[in-house]
Amino acid sequence: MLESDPSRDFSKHEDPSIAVPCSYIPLPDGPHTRELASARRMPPKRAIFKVFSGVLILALVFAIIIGGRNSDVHANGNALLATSTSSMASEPLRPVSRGVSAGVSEKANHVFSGVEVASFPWNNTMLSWQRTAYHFQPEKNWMNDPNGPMFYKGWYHFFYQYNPHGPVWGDIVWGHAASKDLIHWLHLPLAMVPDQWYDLNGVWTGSATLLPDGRIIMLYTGSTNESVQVQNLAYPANLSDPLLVNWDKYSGNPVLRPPPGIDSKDFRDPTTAWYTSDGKWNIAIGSKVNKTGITLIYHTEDFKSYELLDGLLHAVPGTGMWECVDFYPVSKTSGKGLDTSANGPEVKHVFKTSLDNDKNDYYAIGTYDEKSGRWVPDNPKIGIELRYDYGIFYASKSFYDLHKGRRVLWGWIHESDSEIADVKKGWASVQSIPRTVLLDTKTGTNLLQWPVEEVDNLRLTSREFERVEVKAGSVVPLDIDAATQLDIFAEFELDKEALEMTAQTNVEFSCSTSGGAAERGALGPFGLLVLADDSLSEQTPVYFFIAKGIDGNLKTFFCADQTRSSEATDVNKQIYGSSVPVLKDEKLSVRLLVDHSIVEIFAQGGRTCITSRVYPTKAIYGAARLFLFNNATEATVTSSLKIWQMNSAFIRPFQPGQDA
Ligand code: DQQ
Repeated sequence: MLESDPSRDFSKHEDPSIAVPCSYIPLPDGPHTRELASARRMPPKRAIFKVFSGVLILALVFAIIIGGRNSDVHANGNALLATSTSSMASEPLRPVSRGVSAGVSEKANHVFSGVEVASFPWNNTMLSWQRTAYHFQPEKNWMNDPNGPMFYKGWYHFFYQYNPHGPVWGDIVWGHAASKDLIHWLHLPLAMVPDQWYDLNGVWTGSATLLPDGRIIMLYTGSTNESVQVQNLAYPANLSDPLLVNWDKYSGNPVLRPPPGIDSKDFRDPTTAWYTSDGKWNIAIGSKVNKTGITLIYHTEDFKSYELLDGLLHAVPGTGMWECVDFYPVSKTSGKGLDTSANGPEVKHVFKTSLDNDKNDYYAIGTYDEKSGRWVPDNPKIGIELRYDYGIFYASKSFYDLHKGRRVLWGWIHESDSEIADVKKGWASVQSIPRTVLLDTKTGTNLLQWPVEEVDNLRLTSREFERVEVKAGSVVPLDIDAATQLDIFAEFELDKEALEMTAQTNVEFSCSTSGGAAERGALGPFGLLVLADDSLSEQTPVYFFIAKGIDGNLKTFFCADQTRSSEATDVNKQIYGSSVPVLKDEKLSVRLLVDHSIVEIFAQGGRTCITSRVYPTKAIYGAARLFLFNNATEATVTSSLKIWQMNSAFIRPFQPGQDA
């Protein structure tokens, strides 16, 4: 029984997977006109090189076409993943598929699909700069999904999908770290490794449940020796150890196998359990039937034996496999987070799924009747609509932080450079800064996400800029020191006259299909250029864009444009973004956390978020700069900002016996 409207149309939403042309279109003349002009002049040697590379690319395309006729097509249909007969002077990118044959979503970075590109000659200086300073990362190797976050005896625990053997997906174990404040972390020994038939191919994603009697239940997916997905139970070996270093697997594992009608590779990622009125517990597990993403619900008393309940928590045709589903309550009235088992008239329930098809996290808000087991989305016409983040943010997991009475959300931020570069630097992926999640009680239709307050403790010196005027078509440098570890809060006001006088403009605008920050409208784009070099040859614009309908109604978009983020060719250069509600009398505002190769952006108090991975080659270390820009044709913008330099977090291995 499917509970959603099959006529739901995904194409109505911003689709960041739509590639946009990456041709360089300069920002308008401003204080940097001269630098821009000189940056665009091509030295003779470069011109010769360009002609030469043009011929080489033509030859390569020809070789690919000829070679493609004879070569084997890879399982995912991309002939370029098969061995190519072409040869290139520099190392070509040949992405390998990772994960799919093991029965999980693609984990390789397919920066380019359909085009083979030479890898950029990254040097150690550039690659070292990319490592983040205050985001959670293991010391080396590959990391993906957040697992089993919780607060226990004074410590936040964070587990994560980890490959101890290299910087690509595979051999997955549970990494483990603990923290007093969600910012500074101690790396602990691996919590669980594949050592049983039921998880021999990987200890995959799972969730923690804290029982009222103080016990901890950890449920996780095991990929068995035959690559069947099963659910397993584990618990701490010693509950009096606040660091929970040792974990035991239940001798009766697996506790759940794929039920009839469910493919053995489509059954994974159990949620945190919620308490039910009959004194038992429910958990949810993601799956699919044909192309319909579904969520199964299991009922249990002891977490060892389970009953599959009738009906599905949610299902949406055409969305494919649902990974890492999450289901939790949010308050309609208070600014506090809620325990996963909370319910009542003042409560809404959020359902989130990670779509294997497009690697994005989607959520919907609805009402959950625990007795009937039915969750009904507020807008029943839309099965799953909103994105947590319009950039990179996947396989997220929330937990109730009983220490501070808040719901905290973690998300996996993968790389968007090439796997060759990841191998060179020896690591891949970071975790988002943990975010508090609340219902936006002003709109009632979306969540608000905001960096946990503890991140503010990393703030060092600050600079304030009051009412800086940025005229239409100009760029204004912001005089701060290094611009690679920053916390920025900025507000923007658009010239009222231009706002009123402007006739209909850009009604068809969409971030991902637009020309990015170079596309000019009467009322935008305007915002910040982060990780830019002095000449603006590298820059990542983060901006608002206002469209005006014939009825005079305004629609505000918030976008991030990676088109010119790097001179390297082998990195992702999409334009991210969506529309965002702006209520009457609200100012346009944005907070950015810049931390080397990651920029996390929260607009309108966290109504919309964009996380971007950026890999500049020149705008690094002391050469990274910050600018205001306004590329509108008519409106002047006034901006006030506060910018903090950010300290680095202590993220280090725990030495037994050391004072934590
Ligand atoms: N990652 C895990 C799976 C999950 C996927 C494997 C999502 O359990 O479905 O590493 O990224």
